[in-house]
Amino acid sequence: MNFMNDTIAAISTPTGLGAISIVRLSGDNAIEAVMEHFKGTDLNQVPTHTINYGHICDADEVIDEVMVTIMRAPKTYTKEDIVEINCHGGPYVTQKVLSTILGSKVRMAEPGEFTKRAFLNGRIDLTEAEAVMDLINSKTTLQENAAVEMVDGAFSRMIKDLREQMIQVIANAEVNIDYPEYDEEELTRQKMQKTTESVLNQLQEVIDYSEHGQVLKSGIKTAIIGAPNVGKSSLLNMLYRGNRAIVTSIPGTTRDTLEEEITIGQLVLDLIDTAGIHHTDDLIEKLGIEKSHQMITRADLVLLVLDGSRQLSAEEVQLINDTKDKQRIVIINKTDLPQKIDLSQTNLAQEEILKISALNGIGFKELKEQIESMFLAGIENSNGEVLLANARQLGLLNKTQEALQSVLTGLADDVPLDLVLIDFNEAWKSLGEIIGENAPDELVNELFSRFCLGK
Ligand SMILES: Nc1nc2c(ncn2[C@@H]2O[C@H](COP(=O)(O)OP(=O)(O)OP(=O)(O)O)[C@@H](O)[C@H]2O)c(=O)[nH]1
Ligand SMILES: [Mg+2]
Repeated sequence: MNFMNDTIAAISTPTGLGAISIVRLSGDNAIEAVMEHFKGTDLNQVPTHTINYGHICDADEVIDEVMVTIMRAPKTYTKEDIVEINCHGGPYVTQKVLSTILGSKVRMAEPGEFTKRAFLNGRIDLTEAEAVMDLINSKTTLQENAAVEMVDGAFSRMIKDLREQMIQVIANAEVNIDYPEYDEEELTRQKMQKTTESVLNQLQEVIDYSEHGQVLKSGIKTAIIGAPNVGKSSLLNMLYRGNRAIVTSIPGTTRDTLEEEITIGQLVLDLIDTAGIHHTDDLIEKLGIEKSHQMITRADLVLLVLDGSRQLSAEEVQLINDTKDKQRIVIINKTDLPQKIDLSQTNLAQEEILKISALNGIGFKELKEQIESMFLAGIENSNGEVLLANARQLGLLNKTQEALQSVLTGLADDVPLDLVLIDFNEAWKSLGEIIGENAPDELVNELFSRFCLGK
């Protein structure tokens, strides 16, 4: 493959003004190519992993005063020679340094190409590469921790460990098939069953908390629902910690849904304020209310707001009933006012109800804790690690599970060992695909193209 030979370069820091920005090169010609435009120490002679002062010049023109890091293969991010030129910030100067370096020996990198090389050169596997991308995109410490554990290879270690257990069974089974005269097949079948069951259990654990965890990655879709004027928009503003939604004493203030992403503690909430639900003939309000109903269906979490200072309406009783199968928190707002609400006509349990005053910010902490206990429970595995498989990995985990289920059925039905082994091998292969064994080119290309430039 010729990609090994060419040298790539890109600006690896975000565009815009900054104290420094970095032009990164990777490949056989990296040092030589920089040297052609560098005035200072002879970079060919300096020891590896050193930083060197000098100037980048285009012919006689000095472009920037720089610090150049030299990292020789193989102990680098890509396992190739890497040079990082620390420039003096400023998009113009950095761009000029890059365009000076680009030429016959160096080409512009594609998005994600540095990480792709790290993968192709065997320094990281696919799960670790994907985790690098998650790490870049993480918004909370929880997401960051999960990504770090993946980058660190906790997930691939688990997969490799499962495959290790399986390969021993495969070896045993193959011996039995080739040398039936030794008659140890029954032993192998037992071992296969035991291993299959144990692998299935461990996979189920990962699948469970990954599915739970998808919400953490994409944000919890949280709909604030209730009758008009109960304080839904005030609650959004309280959680947003600012004046985001219009609040007035006129019922029907919010007519359209309004979305705002917020982080509370470890969680990202995709918060949606909705139009107050009640009976109306106003066409615009009706459309808004229609959307409110859709939000109840689509939300991961419903915050159902009631007004403590007045009696429940028939529509509110209906809403309490309609949302009972959702993940929800029933909130009584306006607890600063004299309380008139009577919940005896509903079958709400007392412990389901949270009392707040959106106007005064009372109950914020309790609400946060309740949401956290709903979504953070069970997110760590038995080793205290947060391992969140992404959609691609989950698909393969499910495929592995199916194959292993057939193994169990085959063993129970006394299907000949060589046939059961086909499913067992299939499972072993799917697990390998998770860490990128025999990954098809299209998959690799597609995956890395989602990275940002310079990574
Ligand atoms: N006393 C008191 N008033 C509140 C509280 N929360 C909201 N209000 C008031 O209740 C009125 C309605 O608040 P909004 O937040 O606009 O209510 P809403 O549910 O968004 O109303 P619509 O958008 O019309 O459906 C405003 O006058 C708020 O100031 C509270 O905790 N205590
Ligand atoms: Mg409103």
